[in-house]
Amino acid sequence: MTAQEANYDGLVGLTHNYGGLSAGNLASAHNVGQISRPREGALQGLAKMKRLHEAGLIQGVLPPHERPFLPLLHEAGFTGSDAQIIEKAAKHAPSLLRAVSSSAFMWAANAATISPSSDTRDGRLHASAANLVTMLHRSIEGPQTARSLQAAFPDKGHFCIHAPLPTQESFGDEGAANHVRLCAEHGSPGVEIFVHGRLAGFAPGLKFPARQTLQANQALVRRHGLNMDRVVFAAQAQSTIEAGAFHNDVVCVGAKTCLFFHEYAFADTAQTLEAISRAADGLFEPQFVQVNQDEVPLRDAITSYLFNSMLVEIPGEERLVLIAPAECRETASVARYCDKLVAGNGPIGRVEFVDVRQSMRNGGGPACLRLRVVLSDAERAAANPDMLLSDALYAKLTDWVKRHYREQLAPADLADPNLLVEGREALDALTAILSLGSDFYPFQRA
Ligand code: SUG
Repeated sequence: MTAQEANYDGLVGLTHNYGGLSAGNLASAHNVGQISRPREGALQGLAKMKRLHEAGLIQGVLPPHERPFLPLLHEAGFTGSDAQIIEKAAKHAPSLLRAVSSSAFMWAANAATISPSSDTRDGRLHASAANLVTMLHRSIEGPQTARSLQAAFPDKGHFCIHAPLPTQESFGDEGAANHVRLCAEHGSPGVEIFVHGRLAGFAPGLKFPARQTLQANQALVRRHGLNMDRVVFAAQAQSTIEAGAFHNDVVCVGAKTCLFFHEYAFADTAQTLEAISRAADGLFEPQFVQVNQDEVPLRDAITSYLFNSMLVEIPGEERLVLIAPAECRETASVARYCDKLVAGNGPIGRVEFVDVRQSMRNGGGPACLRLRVVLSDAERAAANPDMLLSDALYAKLTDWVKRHYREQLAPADLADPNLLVEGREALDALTAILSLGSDFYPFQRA
């Protein structure tokens, strides 16, 4: 079966800001309180989407969520008009206001875990929206993400969209950020690697929280109907989480037969690689590209986000291309490593740098901004065409961003009730552009 890998990117939201909300995410902690540039951030994201679209890849768009998210402020006991609620929250619960104003949904790698139809028992593509329970500001994303996925993949004959796992810490699930799929060809059966940072209920008193549980991964494998012989469960190294790798995709990325990872990514590297080789037996020969600590220290990997690159197959190019953050060029050890990587004859033939600095300052590189969805020809035909990037949609979206997004956002601006009004106007217009109907957002249904 022929199939292609599509990238669905989250559009950066109108309230993109540096709230310092994610303990363990060093960029988020370092940039707290800085002035953000939502318009620039959205245009950077769109430019990356355009680049991949022009390279011949299928590029999808996932709409921003409604922010500030008033339903949570209602549940937290705030009453009055919308403007009064914002005002009271700003005064009495500023950290709650920051949480409900976050644009974190833009990191679509955390939106869901996707198993392509060639891996599943019922031959449908399975997607589980992530519950993101570990962080308050992210725990409100799941239901709206499931709605976006339903809109993108409406045909139940081809697609099965699951609700998030139960919203309890035992099932901590951060979506595809801890999931890697290797394969010979996208449309052939693959090996799905599920990485966890902790076990349910296991609280070892570490400095930073591990977000993904083994139990969540096991539940995803059951729901998606995967062949256990082709599944690998792997543990992240705790010391690497403590160094700032809050998701496995900060230290590892894989595509086709290639796994590109840092020496310190996994708790037990030898065992993990052996398990992957065993699961791939008869399907393909995995190519492991391990980056050692003496070439790229973990600290540099985390600040540059080398592994949060997209690893893609570009039509007409024989080897894989690494779409890396511009910061990789500016980190000496990483820049040196990239030169060496492409000079060799391994599976990665080229590195291309993209500027997603607005996202990077909150800990999201090029790979965080996208959700990978392998689509067979029939599935692609069944996917919602209005959520797939074309030159015309790109032009409409850039124009929409320029009309609606603020240039800058300072922390105090979150208390401005106009931000809510502007956001609703913008999202109303967006639902028309993406043909999402007029009841897509909670505020449209109120
Ligand atoms: O969950 N940052 C996100 C970054 C997610 C990156 N995703 C992947 N690695 N796949 C997070 O930590 C920061 C928000 C703030 O501080 O304002 C934030 O949520």
